[in-house]
Amino acid sequence: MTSSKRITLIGAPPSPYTHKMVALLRYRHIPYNLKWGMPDEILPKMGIEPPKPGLLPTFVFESEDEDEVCGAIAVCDSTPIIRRLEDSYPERSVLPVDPALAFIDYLLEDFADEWCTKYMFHYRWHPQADADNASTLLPLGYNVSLPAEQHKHFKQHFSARQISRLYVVGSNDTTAPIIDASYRRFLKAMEAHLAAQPYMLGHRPGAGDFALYGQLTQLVGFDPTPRAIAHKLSSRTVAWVDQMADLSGLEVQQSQWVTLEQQPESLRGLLNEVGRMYVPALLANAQALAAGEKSWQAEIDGATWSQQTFSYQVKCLKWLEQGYASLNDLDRRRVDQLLKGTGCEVLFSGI
Ligand SMILES: N[C@@H](CCC(=O)N[C@@H](CS)C(=O)NCC(=O)O)C(=O)O
Repeated sequence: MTSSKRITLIGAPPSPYTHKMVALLRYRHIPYNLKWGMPDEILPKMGIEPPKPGLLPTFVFESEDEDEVCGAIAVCDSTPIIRRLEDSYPERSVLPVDPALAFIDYLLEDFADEWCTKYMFHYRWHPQADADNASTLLPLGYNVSLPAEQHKHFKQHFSARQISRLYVVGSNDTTAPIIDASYRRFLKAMEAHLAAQPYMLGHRPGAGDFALYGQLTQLVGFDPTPRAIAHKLSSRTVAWVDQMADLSGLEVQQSQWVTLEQQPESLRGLLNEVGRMYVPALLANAQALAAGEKSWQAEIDGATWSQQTFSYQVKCLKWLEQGYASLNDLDRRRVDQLLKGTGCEVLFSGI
């Protein structure tokens, strides 16, 4: 792929991962065409087979497979896509060069994509006012000119479908207060951290910043309940979300990463939340899959969490373990030093 080619992606305004990637493309000065809509509708018109599952955003890349009919392939999953873009476009990288720092960035990215998205989905569909807001706006995000009758139909369709899927992320009456408490602690940790530096790992953004930003576009900008909480608890996060949207003008140098040893104590505030909530969920989920159980329950933050088993999050755990295992002894010790006492260290105790 040459860097002059435009990349096409298909996404939607209420999709956090779409914002994660659009902001990243802007920051990285990677030319793109963004189509608002559904991959299943748009890709066949381009003669391209939609990926399964067809998640948002979907990216269209030139195929390396010569047999591919039109030389293009559609792929999902923002995390590997970010790495693929790094290979094609080396400038303005979002991955720290220091492997230990890059590992922490990856941990934050994974936490944002897999845990913070629970805040997003929970607030969007659990409180009545938010579900009403989302089901009204979602269909218009695909087509602002949707005729009124169809809008009414889609509004009902979206809310029934999404509310029925709340159990997938573990949102229910028992877990609602735990999710809410986690979101509030997360915002306070962000407030403290942004008081120390503008991005999670220094003075330039990493993949983890874009992942957090993606979820926060929705929590701060789309859904009324989490927006009110964010305004109350963390003005810096609200301002950060506005800035992250377009970092095309940020000038970057290697020196803008703050070294692992010089990170402010506030970084551990965020890692504490990762260790307190996401880590026990990852481990319980992996145990359930290994035991062939379709759902699992675990004690998380003093309450019983129950949700269906997710094979994707078992992969997330495996990738984290592999990332840690690939560090050399010195870098592992540096990571251990930072993670000590956060609850994250138990992920790697067997390695
Ligand atoms: N891990 C994926 C997650 C993408 C994802 O879950 N996208 C959601 C929307 S934000 C989706 O397309 N869901 C399809 C559906 O709900 O049917 C990534 O990082 O891109």
